[in-house]
Amino acid sequence: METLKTLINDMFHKDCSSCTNEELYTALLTYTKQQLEAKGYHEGKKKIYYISAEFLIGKLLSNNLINLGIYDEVSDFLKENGKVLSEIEEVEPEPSLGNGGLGRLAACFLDSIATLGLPGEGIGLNYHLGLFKQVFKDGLQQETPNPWITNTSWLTPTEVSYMVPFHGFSLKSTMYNIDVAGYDNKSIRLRLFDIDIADESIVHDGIAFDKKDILHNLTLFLYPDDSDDAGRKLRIYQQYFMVSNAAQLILDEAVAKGCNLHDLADYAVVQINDTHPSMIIPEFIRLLTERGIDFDEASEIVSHVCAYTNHTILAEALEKWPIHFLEEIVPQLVPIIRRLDEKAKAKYPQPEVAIIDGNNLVHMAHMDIHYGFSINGVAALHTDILKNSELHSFYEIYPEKFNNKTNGITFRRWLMYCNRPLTEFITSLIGDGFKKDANELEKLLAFQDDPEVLNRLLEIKTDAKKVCKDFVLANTGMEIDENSIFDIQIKRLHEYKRQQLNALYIIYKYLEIKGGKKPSTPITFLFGAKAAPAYYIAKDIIHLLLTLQELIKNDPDVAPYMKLVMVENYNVSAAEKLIPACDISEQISLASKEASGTGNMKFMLNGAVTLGTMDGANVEISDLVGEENIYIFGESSEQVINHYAQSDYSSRAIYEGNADIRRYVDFIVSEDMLRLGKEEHLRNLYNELVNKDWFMTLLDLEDYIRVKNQALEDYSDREKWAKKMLTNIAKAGYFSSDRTIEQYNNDIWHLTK
Ligand code: 26Q
Repeated sequence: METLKTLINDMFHKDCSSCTNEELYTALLTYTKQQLEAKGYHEGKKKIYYISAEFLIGKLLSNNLINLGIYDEVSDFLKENGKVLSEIEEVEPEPSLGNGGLGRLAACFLDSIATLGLPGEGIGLNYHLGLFKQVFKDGLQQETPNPWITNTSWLTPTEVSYMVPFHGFSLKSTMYNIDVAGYDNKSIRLRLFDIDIADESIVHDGIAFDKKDILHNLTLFLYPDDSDDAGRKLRIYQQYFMVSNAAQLILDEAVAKGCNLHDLADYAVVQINDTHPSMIIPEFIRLLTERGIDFDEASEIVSHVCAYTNHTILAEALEKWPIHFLEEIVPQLVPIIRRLDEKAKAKYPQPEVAIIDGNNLVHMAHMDIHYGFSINGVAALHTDILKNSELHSFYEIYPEKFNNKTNGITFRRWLMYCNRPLTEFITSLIGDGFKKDANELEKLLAFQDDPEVLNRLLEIKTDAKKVCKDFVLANTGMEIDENSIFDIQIKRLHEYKRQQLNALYIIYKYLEIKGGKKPSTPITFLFGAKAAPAYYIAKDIIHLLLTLQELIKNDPDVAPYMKLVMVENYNVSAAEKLIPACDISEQISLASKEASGTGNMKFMLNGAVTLGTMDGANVEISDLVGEENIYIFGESSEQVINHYAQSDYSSRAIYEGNADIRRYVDFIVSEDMLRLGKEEHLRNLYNELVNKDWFMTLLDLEDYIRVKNQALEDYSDREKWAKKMLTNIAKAGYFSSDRTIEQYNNDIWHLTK
């Protein structure tokens, strides 16, 4: 720690003990950046470029210290000087460069690519304000800007700069690097491109700004509101800016290593993270043809470089751009896309595989599948649905391109950092081999009948609940009880994820307690979720939760037995506090709709038991832990897909045919609720549930109540529950992102370490 000591002295001309936490954060940041650079990066002839519009990296200080292997040393040094690392960490602003799962997955992948020693980098955009900060006011979500770039930050500017041509003007870029440490290995670079003239002062009234002022707004926000055409066009500007920079960088790096461009696939593999970076395909072709390669060969080269990952089957998230938008913004790509479309149509005339459809919409995913060499889903069930229904016609044409890569999470952040007591306990039982080989967690199964081990697991959980309790108090001002059951649903607010189903259970429970039936153990229902600014039903659901929170809090008959807490501004840092404290992990999406989920894996790893549908990676979790150790309810994906095909689902029929369900749904617009909440929002949601319910909430409500009641009852047998916890932890090894990345490398990237 001598170098850190000297650094602090050089920077502030005083001892560590006299520094403020802000000063120490700056010093630690500088110190860590130096250590990361000194580690160097994995080099090799061929490199993976993981291109993504989102990298939800979260705070980096502690994670980097852990991966560098100096967390304890630094923490002890600070302690000797009367300082607390976790308090210094509070100073670090959280970069929110992602919406949710897809962005967090990209961040976990950076960790694993570096840890496995693969040559690679991430490429994305340097959003100045990231995803909005969520504030609750009068029971509603408000959005405010979320700046994270301070004078000293993880960003390091570079000399790399390109010109990106748009219709009528060009924009100059600057590339920034963020180094991320691999665990006990070298670092990886995240390359974030920015314009030099982005202007935060054009933001007003929350997160409003002139969407047409591209010169000043291009990199201001992650995914600006795309509810109108100006927002949608800004997305195209952002996406093209990202991929044009990426393509120029990749070609430059390859040429610098001796590539003659004909052999680009020997130097670069590009993983396209959902369709947001898909314009890289025509952009590569444009740049290659500019450099003298003919069109057909250029498209052939690209077809050996690009691979596409699909993260969703929700129709509204599959990007389709009107060709006239592209003509208006990036006209240079349009003849290329038309030619790619004609080539594809000449071979495969079926309308459902067209790149440009009859309405002149460009289907980005279709371009990826025709001109990429691999397409993967993110969980076994999801990939099966892609093959058998969603993308079936493509699967018939290109069966060899389809493959599954079940998602994973980095255990460094989601166990070793966020749950140190559990990590230490596991280490004391089975050694620390699991930190590099996650499958070793299975050794824990040897302790499933050891009462001491099971007791200690329960103790660790209660301690984590205490930590979470302090977080909740600071975040919401609400007191929760660490001896209650922590039932947690944290994820983006979306109808298909069915937070409203959970809310209906809470209404059921509330009425049951009002009726005199008290639960044996009190329950705390915790939620965290942001809704897209223009997604009105999602915001109505937040309003329902906040109104229920008030109702329950103020009802002396009920408050001692249950609480509902909606955490404000749910983000990675909040997840790190909530996940270790969870008993019951809510994974209740409508079967077939959640591609994978990754929160489900984080909870499992931290000893929570899943309550979920047979959807996404829940299916694989269930296979691994066995039915004793998971709570499954609801209709299967097959049944759900059938309902859509037959159009035979009617929420009104369920509502009218089932008096209990009717009672819970009616409660949303009861006098009790209208007194506390806003009629417009509650009624809107009520109408939606009764008349439409596109994501079939009422379909599974009865079964959900039954199975959730069983889980809550089982919780009382503490030893039996602890065994379920242990099994979940022991079987979580499969969900390490190290395994996922090994599979990407073995099947798609083929890089040498
Ligand atoms: C597309 C067009 C227009 C506007 C927005 C979008 C858009 C933005 C973000 C579409 C999708 C996203 C993000 C999707 C996402 O996070 N998907 C999640 O990916 C995880 C990692 O694979 C999975 O675990 C989740 O199941 C999946 O929902």
